[in-house]
This record gives sequence, C-alpha cells and structure tokens, in this order.
Amino acid sequence: MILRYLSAGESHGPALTVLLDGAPAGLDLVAERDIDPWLRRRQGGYGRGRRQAIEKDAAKILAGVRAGRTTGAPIALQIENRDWRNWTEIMSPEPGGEPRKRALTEARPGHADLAGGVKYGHKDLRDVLERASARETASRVAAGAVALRLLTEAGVEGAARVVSLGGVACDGGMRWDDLDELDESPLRTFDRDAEDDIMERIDAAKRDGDTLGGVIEARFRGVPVGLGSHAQWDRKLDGRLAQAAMSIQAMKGVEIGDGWRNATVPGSDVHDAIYPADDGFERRTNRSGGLEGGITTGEELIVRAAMKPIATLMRPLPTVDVATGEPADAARERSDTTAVPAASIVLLAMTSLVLADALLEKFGADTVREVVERVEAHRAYVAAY
Ligand code: EPS
Repeated sequence: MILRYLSAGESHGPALTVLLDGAPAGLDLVAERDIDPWLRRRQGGYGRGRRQAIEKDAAKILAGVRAGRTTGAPIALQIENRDWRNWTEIMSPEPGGEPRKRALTEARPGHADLAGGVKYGHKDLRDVLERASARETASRVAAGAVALRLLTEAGVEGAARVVSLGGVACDGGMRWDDLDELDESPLRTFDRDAEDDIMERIDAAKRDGDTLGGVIEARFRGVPVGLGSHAQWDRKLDGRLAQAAMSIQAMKGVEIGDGWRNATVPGSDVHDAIYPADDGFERRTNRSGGLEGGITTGEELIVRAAMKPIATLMRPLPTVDVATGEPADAARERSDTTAVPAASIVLLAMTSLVLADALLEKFGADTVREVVERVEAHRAYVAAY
C-alpha cells in the first residue's frame, strides 16, 4: 500500500485527527476549496439529527502542505468537534470522576456497544461507542478528498449518489453533466419524483422512533485500464474496494456493477462483449462495473453499498443492562433517523482512497507531474494496443 490513511478521535472528543501518508509532492491542495465542500456534503441530507446543527466541519492542515501544495511529507489534518465543549467533563482524559456522567450501560442491538464492551472489558459502553460512532466518517471524507484531488489530476472524476432509501428506489440513472443536482437534492439523488415519498417515510420513521437504511453508489469515469491485478488475491481491486466499502459504519453489502442481478441471469446476458474501436477496443455495456479479473477495464467503475438502518432507536429494542445483568430498554442517544445521503459521500471517499492507491501503485512517483505524465503515456499505449 502506497497511500496510507489512519485516523484517531472520539465522537465527542476535542477533534478528529487524520494522517495521510504517501501522497506525491506538487498536488495543489487548499482545505477550503478541496476538502471542506466534501465535509459539508457529508453533513447534509434529509433525516439527520440535531448534532449537525452544532458541527461546522472544516479541515485544518497541520502538516505536509506548504504554499498550497503538498510537499511529499505525510499530510496531517484536524477536524474540530464543536460539540466537545458540551462534553469536556464526560470525555476528559484525566483520571477520576467515575462513574462518569452519561455512562451508557444498556447495550444497543446492532451497535458495537456489547461486543466491544465484552472485548475491551468496559462496563461504561461509551468507551466503545465514542469511537464506533459514524462521526469518524468525517476523517474518511477529509482524507478521501485529498485522494480525489489526485485522481482529478490524473483525469479521473468521481461522484456519489443515493439509489434507494427506506425501501424506495430512486436510481433515476447516472447523469455526469448534472452533478450539481445531487448537491441540490436533500437525498442526493437524481430521481426527484421519488423524493417526496422517501421524505415522508423518513418523517414517519422519526415519528415512530425508528430508523432507515438504503443503497448508495460511488462511480468513477476516466479510470485508466489496468489498475489492480489478477495475479494475487490481495491485489484484486474489487476485493480492495469491497473491504474499504464494508469498513464504513453500518455497511452490510457491496456490489460491483450489476453484481446481484448478474447472479440471476445467464452469462450471455452478463458479460460485456468487446468490439474493435478507433482507439483500440470498446464495450457497449458495463455490467461488470469496470472491473474484470480484479483489474480496471477503463469503463466506469461502479461500487454500490447497502447500509443498514442506524442502530440507535428512539423506540428501543430489548437488551441487557451490562451493569446489572437485568433486562432493559436499549439506550437512547441523540442520533439520526437516516444518514444514507451522507454515507454516499463516505463511500466516495473510501473508494477514492483505494483507487488513488492503485493509481500510485501503477504510475507512482515522487511528484504529481511525473504521475500525470505516466498516466498520459499509458493512455496512449492503450489506444494503440
Ligand atoms: C452517531 C450518533 C450521532 C450522529 C453521529 C453518529 O451523534 P450524536 O450522538 O452526537 O448526536 O450525529 O454522526 C456525527 C456526529 C457526524 O458528524 O456524522 C453514531 O452513534 O454513530
């Protein structure tokens, strides 16, 4: 792995800290222009809770960038948690003050609370939930925005949208020329007809103390042929994309191209026929989602992920209080009714990190200029192949 991403930070701690190692030198990078718009997109979407009114996510660049350009040194970013000021006593790293206020002992089914509490020996399950929280996805989006900047230099564009929410399909087809419409949609979908129905369902779920999941898509075009490899299991790009997608909180399924459909119809209706073309060859369908044998084909790369409903229910499920061993109602914490639109941005970020890593594996160099030259030379080679 060349482009390595790590983060630290609790949901109600002082800040999220992001490390991105391996980005080449010479990448134009301005937080307000290149990172913060993605952080704002992640904060949006219909069905979010009151926390998003408190936070105004912005990335502060602490290392790896001078005069608006990456230097080749590790990039460090920080995103402040504005809510921290309401939690300083509860989240303080200083010893004492136990039991802490807002200790959480009624494990929420579907959250990391119980498994994490048993594993790490905690009885205040806040010691687990603070890091398991999807607040952490702001870090992923900040790092992913840098990866996307690099991809853009190499002629690769990325987009993220919602294709179903609460059981209602809102695919509406991909429209690369209208990406602004996704920012205008409260559900990040092109299918304006489905919006009212979905928003009504979100309102009803909220009234019922319930939550909703959905399916999200990240898509890239301009991807060079030949990223990833068939040669070893851990180099297959579909596997690497699936791991990154499944690592996002609440993701329970991943699909590349028409993966689930393709499992139900004959091969002649699945595999994308190949034809000669002026610039080498072409496929007129893309059911494979831009990957064959774990290698990019040059077609659009399409990754979808299924998000389960958020585990914090205001009408709680039965559980056990880990402090007493008695039956209890699961803990209620302020939360979102749905965060599917936000999750689409997180999926784009994670897949951008994987794709940028694969790009650097094939074309990697110390400077962005060299990377771009190598990508362009490769595109000419493919056209003449
Ligand atoms: C989350 C619970 C909520 C969400 C949070 C994820 O936080 P709180 O308990 O502070 O209201 O708002 O998501 C974010 C803070 C965010 O920025 O996305 C959870 O338990 O996963």
